[in-house]
Amino acid sequence: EMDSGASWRGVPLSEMYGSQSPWGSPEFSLVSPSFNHAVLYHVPSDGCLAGDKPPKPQTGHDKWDSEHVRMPCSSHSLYPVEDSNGDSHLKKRWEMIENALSKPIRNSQDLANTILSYNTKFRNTWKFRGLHKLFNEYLEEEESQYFFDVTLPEIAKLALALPKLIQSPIPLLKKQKNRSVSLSQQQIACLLANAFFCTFPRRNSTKPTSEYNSYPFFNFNTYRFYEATDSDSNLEKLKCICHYFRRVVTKVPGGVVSFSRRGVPARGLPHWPNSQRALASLPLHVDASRTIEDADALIQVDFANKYLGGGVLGHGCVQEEIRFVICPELMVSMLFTEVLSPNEALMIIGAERYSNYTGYGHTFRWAGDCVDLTPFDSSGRRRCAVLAIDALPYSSVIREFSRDAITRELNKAWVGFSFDTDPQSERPQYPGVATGNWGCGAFGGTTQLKSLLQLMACAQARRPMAYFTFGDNQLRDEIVDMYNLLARHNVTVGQLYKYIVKFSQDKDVAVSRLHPYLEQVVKSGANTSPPPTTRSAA
Ligand code: AR6
Repeated sequence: EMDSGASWRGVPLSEMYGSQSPWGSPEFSLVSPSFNHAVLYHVPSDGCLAGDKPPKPQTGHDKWDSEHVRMPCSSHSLYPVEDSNGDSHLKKRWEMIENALSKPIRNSQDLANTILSYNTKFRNTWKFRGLHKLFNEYLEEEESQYFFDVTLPEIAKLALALPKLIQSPIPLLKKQKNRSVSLSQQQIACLLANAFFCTFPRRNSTKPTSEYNSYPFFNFNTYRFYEATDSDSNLEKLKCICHYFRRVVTKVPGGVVSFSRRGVPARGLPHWPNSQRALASLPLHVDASRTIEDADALIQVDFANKYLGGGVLGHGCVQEEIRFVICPELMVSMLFTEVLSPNEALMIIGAERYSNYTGYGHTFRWAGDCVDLTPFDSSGRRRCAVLAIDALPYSSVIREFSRDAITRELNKAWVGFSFDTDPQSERPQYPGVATGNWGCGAFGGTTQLKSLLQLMACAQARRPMAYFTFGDNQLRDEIVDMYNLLARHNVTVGQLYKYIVKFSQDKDVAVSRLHPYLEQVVKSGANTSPPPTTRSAA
């Protein structure tokens, strides 16, 4: 089965789907409105959508309260304005926005003035240096011209269509509540157009006392997205966003996207030391050259920040930020998802990819249009599942290898991986998980540990794992060797948990390596009985 010239080891990717074709794997639970699933568009009586034309907005009434997104077009949204006598009085902010966005915006200075006209508090702080650089220096003159002549007026129209496109309230996905929100791609485009123009009320403050302080930033400039000039990667991120708008104003996408928050209370979490599940009871695929976002039909892990999106609207340009700018619909999660707790994850099903890219970090570049051919499920969502789980940032390996930290990461991964699995079933659950060096880049974690923890969480959730080592052939081979060793000795999740904890107690983790230690412990261990249910990877 294995071609030694291929970049992958283990079993073929098709075994991750449970069938030969990626699209033969089972669908996730369909979208169905309920008390814990807000569906912002009209679902036809048979529950099915084809994704070929935008569904109609669901009707409803604005809710201006702490349970829902405060909308820019709400009649309750007021803003202080000074009259010619210097007296301040409150004006309807949406009227100010409508007024500003209805005027021609010919260049980046006009755009800056437009945004400031209803965000007057930021007159002295928002300089829009990045935006000016992008349109006046970085892009070709024709590209800039095209943007202001053709695309921008359409983005403004899209933003102003908000009261028409979103009529029912958007619930906030708050901590420790398992709730979902589904929106059409058209509605998402409209919300992103509003974020582009920074129209969301109460979302510009960066003070710890602000109402939305436990939410990510969403107005594009709150975290200085329009200010940065020091790194080209930031301008390239803006290019991705502009490209997205060019696409959606040219042809409105017809699908829908759902966002599901999943938390599991402490009593529902696995008791790791006792887990009897064989580690190698599910197939493993390890690839050094492909990337997570190209693993069609699998659950694609987003190496998230607990504030979703991380630095996407700031300086960051690693896995999560890149994913969010090539698939900007993911960004709308930042509007309503409260900071993730250790026992929580967010699953996003249906987002489309709009851009290609090259490079990574400071070498990141937009590389043109991407035509996403992913088919739709019966609910009208693209069959693309992105799972946001946030590792912990580590400044010391001693912390990372502590029992608490190991348990925390296992729980976090398992909560995500077990999304939509059948708790009664002992059978493998499809599709598998596509992941990689989670927590091992910006967050400074150790790949030998994190890959094993994710393997344990996958085994516990009964999902196969596809692991992408991001160019690291040595790590690929180490992971496969370790998997085969664990399979040969029929090591359980619980045993491995204890071995890892023991490693952190017995060894100086700053200098010792985990794999050689495990190899020695497993080989000298008592579990040499032939494994009845395990399979070898290579
Ligand atoms: N496919 C597979 N592997 C990848 C990919 C990809 N597309 N991109 C990167 N890697 P990192 P973290 C590998 O640093 O450490 C963000 O700001 C590559 O080896 O993005 O969990 C978030 O918002 C890389 O070094 O994840 C958080 O704040 C490694 O995965 C923070 O970073 C880790 O990628 C999370 O940091």
